[in-house]
Amino acid sequence: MSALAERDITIDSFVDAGAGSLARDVRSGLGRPPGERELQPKYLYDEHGSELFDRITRLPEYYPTRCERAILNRQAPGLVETTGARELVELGSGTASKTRALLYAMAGAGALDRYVPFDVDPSVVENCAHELTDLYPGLPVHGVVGDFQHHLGHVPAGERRLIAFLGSTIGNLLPSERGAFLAGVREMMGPSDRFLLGTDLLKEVGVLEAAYNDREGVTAAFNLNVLRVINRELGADFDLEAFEHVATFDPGPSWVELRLRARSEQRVSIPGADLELTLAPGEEIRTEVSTKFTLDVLARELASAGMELEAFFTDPAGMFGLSLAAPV
Ligand code: AVJ
Repeated sequence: MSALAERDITIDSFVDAGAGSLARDVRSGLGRPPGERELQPKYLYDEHGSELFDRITRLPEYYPTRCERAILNRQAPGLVETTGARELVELGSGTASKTRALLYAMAGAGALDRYVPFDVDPSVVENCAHELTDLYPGLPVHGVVGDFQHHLGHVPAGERRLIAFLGSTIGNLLPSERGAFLAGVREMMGPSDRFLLGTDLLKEVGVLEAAYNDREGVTAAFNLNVLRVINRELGADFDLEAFEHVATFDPGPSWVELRLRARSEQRVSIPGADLELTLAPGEEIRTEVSTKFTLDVLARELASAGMELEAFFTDPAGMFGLSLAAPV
């Protein structure tokens, strides 16, 4: 029997490939009046964008990934013990590099019954499934290809699950979307499940803004890449050189906002979205928000969704937070 035949991998897909939703989202986001134009952050992550994000996580200025990994490495064994988790559901699994600590602790405790990677990118889910079954032969993997804002209902039923949403990806959502997402998580939880949420924390503006304005310009390239995606997928003619990367902290909504600013007047045609766009010099397109949380806000938002904060872990400097929540 080949090694492959021994793998216990199931993958369910709920997102249709193709540019249909991109075209719709670009049309509705860029078709707005000046000052309100935006693109959704999920479109930053094509193959090149994911590579650039990977480089971001290793930049000296970008502390979140390192801090979260340090917390996980330290807390994983205790988390597995106190939650009694037997299954790991990872929402937005990405390359699953930080979850390794959780899986390792679960396997070490003889408590790893199943791994459920959930991501919008099918190749990510497939790679995760193969890497993890290489590491843990015989581990059942049930991957779900879906959008965590729409398809949480398709996560396979289970018990004693640790449902992890790491990397502060929740910070990309607008407040109303955040409420809906947390309610969706709560809805999929049974009494024995726990929710593990990674969030970047509010801190000095200088540190926050430096993390999104790195000296090497990797974040700028990452931000500009969304225009390359639209050029490729929708036949648009954005001139990447004509846009400047902007990232500033806004204390009102407590988020760092990524924008692309036109250096001069731009006339762009986006045939795939049936859109002709004129941008005035200095006009900006919002491409991402990255919310920075406090313990109070987290406890309140989890409570509104019907969850109770059971534990809150940070790194020694208090840069990043890991919340453990139970359904009430
Ligand atoms: C993956 C959404 C958590 O907001 O810090 C990093 C994305 N954007 N640098 C973040 C990102 C620019 C990142 N998240």
